[in-house]
Amino acid sequence: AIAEEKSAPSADFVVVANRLPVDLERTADGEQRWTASPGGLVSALEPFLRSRKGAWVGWPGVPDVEVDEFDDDGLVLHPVSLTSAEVRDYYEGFSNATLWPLYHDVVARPVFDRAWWDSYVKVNRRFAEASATVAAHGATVWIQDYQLQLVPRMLRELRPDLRIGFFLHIPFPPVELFMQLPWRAEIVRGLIGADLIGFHRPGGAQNFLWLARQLVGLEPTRGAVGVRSRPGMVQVGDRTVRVGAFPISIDAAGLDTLARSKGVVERTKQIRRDLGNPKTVLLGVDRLDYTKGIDLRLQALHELLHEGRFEPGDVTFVQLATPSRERVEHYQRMRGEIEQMVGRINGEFARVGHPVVHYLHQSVNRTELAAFFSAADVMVVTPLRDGMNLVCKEYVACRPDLGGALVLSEFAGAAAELTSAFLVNPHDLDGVKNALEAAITLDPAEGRRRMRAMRRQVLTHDVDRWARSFLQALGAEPAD
Ligand code: ADQ
Repeated sequence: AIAEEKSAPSADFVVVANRLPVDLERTADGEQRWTASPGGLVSALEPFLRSRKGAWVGWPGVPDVEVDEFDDDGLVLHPVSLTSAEVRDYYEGFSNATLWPLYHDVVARPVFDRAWWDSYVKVNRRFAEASATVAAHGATVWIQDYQLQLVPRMLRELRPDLRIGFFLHIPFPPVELFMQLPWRAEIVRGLIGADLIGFHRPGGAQNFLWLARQLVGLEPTRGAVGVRSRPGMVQVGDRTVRVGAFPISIDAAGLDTLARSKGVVERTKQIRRDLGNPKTVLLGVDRLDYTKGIDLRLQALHELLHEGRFEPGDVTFVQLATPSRERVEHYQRMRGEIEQMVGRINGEFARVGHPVVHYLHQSVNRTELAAFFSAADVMVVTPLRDGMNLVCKEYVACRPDLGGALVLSEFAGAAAELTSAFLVNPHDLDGVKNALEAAITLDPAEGRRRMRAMRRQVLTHDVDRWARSFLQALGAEPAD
C-alpha cells in the first residue's frame, strides 16, 4: 500500500540505486501508477530497511516526470528524476555502452563519449544531493553499482557525518582494461569516498587497490584480500577505507521451499509434457545480454546435432531471455543474431510440432521460473564474463530432488563457489560441447553427489548472509 508524501530527512538506513524498487507506469488513459519491480536486491535489503527507518533513493524508470517522495508501507521512496537526454547519455550511454562493456572484459567495444561522461557526473551529483536530503545525522548509506560510482565522494563532501558503503554488482575489470577509461582517476576517487567498497570477488578488490596506488597515489595494504574477511585498507587523510569481497547470493531457502510446493511440482510435469517428454531438457535463463554467451551455447548445440552426437528428438533446449536495454544498438543487433541462430537450428533439425529450440523473449514469474528450473536436466550458464550470476544459484536452490546438472562458465563469479558444476571456458567451443555431452550423459549417482555439494554451498551462503557480512564490515551491524 502506497500512502501519502513524507519529507523529514530522517532515514537511518538509505539504499541508493539507479532504480527504485517500484516502477512508475503510465496507463493507457494517461494515469500514473506504481508497480512493484521485485528484484533480488529489494528482498535482500527489505529486513534491514524495515527494521530501521529505511529509505530508498532511485529513478522510477520513466523519463521526464517529477514525483514527490512517498511512504510505501514504512519505507520512504525518494524518486530521482531523469530527463530523456539523461536516460540516453547517463544510462544507455555512459552506464551501458561505456562502463558495462569495459567492465566485462571489453567483449563489446566501449564507446568513450565526453557528453555522456558530463551527463554521468551531473546525474551522480543529483543522486548524491537526494541522498543527502533523506539521510538522518550519522545514518548508513549503501550505494549500489556501476551507474553511481561518483556518488560516494560527492555524498561525503555534502555529508561527512554519514557512514557510506558501496557495492559493485558487475566485475571490476583487470587494470589494463580499466586504464583505457579517460576518466579513470575520477572514478577511483569517486569510490574512495566510501568507507567500505565491496566487490564480488577478491580479484576485483585487488585490482581496485592497485589503481588506488597508481592513479591516486595512496598507500593501500598489500596483503591478499579474503572472501568476507581480510579487506584491503587505504588511509585517506584521517579516514580508513576498506576494500573487500562479498559474493552476492539469493534467497535460497525461499526458492527451495517454492520448488517443493505442489504447484511447482505439477507445473514441472506439465512443462515436460508440453515439450513432448524429451529425454533431455536443456535450459538457459538470462537477460538478453551479449555478456551471457547465449550465442555460444546455441552454436555448441548446433554443432553437437550436426555431428550426430545427439538425436534432435532426444534433446530440447529452452531459452528464456528477458528483454533488456532494447534501445542500445548492440543489444538490438545481438537479438537479431540469436533469433537467426534459433531459426537455423530449428530449420535444420526440428520436425513439425517438435522444435529443438524453444525460445521465449519474455520474463516469467518466480513460480514459473522455479518450474522451468525443476524441469531442466541440464542448466546451461555460459557468460563470457559475469560479476556473480544468480541464475545458476537459483537453479541449484530449486533442486531439492538432487536431480539436474549445471554447466557453468569459469568467468562467472559463481564458479568460485560452485566447483561441482561442469566448469567451462566459454571461448573454447569444443570444451563447451564436451561439457554439455558429459552433463547430458551424467550418471545419476554422480549427479546427485555434485548437486548435493552445490546445494550445501548455496543454502548456507544466501543473500541475507551477503547483506549482513557487508553491513558488519561497514560497522553498521553488530558482528555475529
Ligand atoms: P544480471 O546481469 O541481471 O545481474 P543475474 O545475476 O543472472 O544477472 O540475475 C538475473 C536475474 O533475472 C535472476 O534472478 C534471474 O532469475 C532473472 N531472470 C533472467 N531471465 C529471466 C526470465 N526470462 N524470466 C524471469 N526472470 C529472469 C547483475 C550482474 C550479475 C550479478 C547480479 C547481482 O550482472 O553478475 O549476479 O547483478 O549482483
